[in-house]
Amino acid sequence: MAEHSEQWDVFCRVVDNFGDVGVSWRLARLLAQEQGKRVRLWLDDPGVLARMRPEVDLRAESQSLEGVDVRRMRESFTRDDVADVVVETFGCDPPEAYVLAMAAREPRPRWINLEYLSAEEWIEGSHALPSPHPRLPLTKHYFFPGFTRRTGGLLREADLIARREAFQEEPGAQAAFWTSLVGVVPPGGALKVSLFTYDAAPVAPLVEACAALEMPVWIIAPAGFAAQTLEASGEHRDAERCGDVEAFVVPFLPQDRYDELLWACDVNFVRGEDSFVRAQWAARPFVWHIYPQAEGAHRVKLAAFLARYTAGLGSKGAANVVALWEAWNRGAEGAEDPAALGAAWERFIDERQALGAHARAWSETLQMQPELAAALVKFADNLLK
Ligand code: TRH
Repeated sequence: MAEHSEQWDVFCRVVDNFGDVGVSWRLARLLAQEQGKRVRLWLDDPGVLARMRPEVDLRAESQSLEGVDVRRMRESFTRDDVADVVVETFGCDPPEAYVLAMAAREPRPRWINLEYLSAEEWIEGSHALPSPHPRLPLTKHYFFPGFTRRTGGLLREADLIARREAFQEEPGAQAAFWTSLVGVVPPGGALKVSLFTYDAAPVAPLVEACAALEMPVWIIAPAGFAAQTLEASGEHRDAERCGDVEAFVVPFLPQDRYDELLWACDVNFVRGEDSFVRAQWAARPFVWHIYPQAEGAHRVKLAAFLARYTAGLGSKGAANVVALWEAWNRGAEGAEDPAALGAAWERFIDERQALGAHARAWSETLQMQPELAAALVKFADNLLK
């Protein structure tokens, strides 16, 4: 990395789960590998990154990973530590001492807050807005990911689509993937479903709904809530079979390998933010378990994305997607309705060819929009003008 290239600091504090780190790591890697920046990723809990990147050394205060300088968050900083550009993810607030050092640095660093992803309309009006610091001579800018040109776009590695296409067009690559993951390849015509959910997702009713389909079904759940439910209900591979359904509980996968699971499956159940976006790049039908928020604030977000995502679908297809997503999310909020979920799942699967074509078209539409890391660098450059 050229010594004179810009120094970027990316700060990430873990609220819960994996997404904060999943997104921050993906951004840091893109800034280093594709945007030529010197990048330090400051994490308050490197242990979460280690779940997605097993090679992370938990004892190290700092370590280099794919060109990123991964650092354990600390509290003491001087102005010489401050980067040219400071990215705070999800409003995580860099350490107080770092913010004071930013104010003392000449020239002042550019300070950008990477917000949570949402499909809501208001995002476009708030994207890139400045916010002067109440006390210090600093201005923070808000950068919103999104699904339209008037937002910051989505994270996407330059070779992602080409790698996905090669994998999805190569039966040998998929067979090798399955053999390495579960020791066997799926029977011909099997419907392959991946499960990554929050707590209380209606997994058992989904398994029953799969058993009602006249086809072999493979359910693959990386370690987590869905996996625990499958194991608890004994629908685990070597315990018993449920109709023509086989359920596989697999270890939590390295982040890039999780992409392959999404590419190899016919339908993906995902959650949060990063897996939600990766499911869209996988160009396969998917179901989103949105991160539940107080007062049901997440329902507005879910509806906003469904309106955008189903816009290109006929009314029947759109109704089927909405029905399944709502039955899945409502089920997790205690309003479990196995019959409604079963019926919605059956219709969704009947439509899967059309939904597959739609998923590809949606992925192509998103590819036409700005890639977030590139847009963020362009935005930071413009702040100098
Ligand atoms: O873990 P999440 O629920 O994260 C959430 C969301 O980000 C949410 O927006 C945020 O408010 C909340 O955290 C605090 O879901 P998400 O965003 O999909 O992140 C999961 C990460 O885990 C993603 O980077 C993919 C990765 N992953 C693996 O690396 N291996 C796996 O086996 C699986 C299932 C996921």
